[in-house]
Amino acid sequence: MTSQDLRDHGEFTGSRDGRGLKIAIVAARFNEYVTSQLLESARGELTRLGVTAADRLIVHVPGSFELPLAAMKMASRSDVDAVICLGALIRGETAHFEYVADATSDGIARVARETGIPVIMGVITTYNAEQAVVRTGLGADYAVAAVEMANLYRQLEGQYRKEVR
Ligand code: DLZ
Repeated sequence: MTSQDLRDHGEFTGSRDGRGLKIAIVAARFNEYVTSQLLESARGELTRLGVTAADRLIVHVPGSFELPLAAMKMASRSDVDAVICLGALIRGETAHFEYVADATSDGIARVARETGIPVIMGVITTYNAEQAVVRTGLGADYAVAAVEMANLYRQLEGQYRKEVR
């Protein structure tokens, strides 16, 4: 069934057509050997889905803890349809990890709630580096999630609102 067919039956789903969408990626540098690959994976998938280089905004921040504030800046722009946050939290030896992980995930969720823009949680949390490295392909999944959610929000906010009035 197409998106239109589903809408006719009261169901909504976002398409994976990225043409015309503006997507921001905020990427943490900490554990860069992982996050650079997450970024390449996300960037490649956005291209495949039709999001042009001109419609991609890429912002680099020091670590995952800095993702929410930069995501808030991007989600507050009127031209951005979705934001993808990329980071790699690897447990290591210190308790600091727990604080950063909690603050990062809470912060990202809050940005989505407060702006009403899809903010994709692309922060992988693992016990060790090996587990992180094998998950870098998830960048592509986060890109798909961003395009799908941006298109879904367009449907829910635009067409659906007109239908219920
Ligand atoms: C300090 C820190 C630690 C211990 N671990 C990580 C991590 O695994 N992944 C990550 O993205 N960032 C880490 N950071 C850095 C913090 O996110 C942040 O950049 C600093 O605390 C400065 O605010």
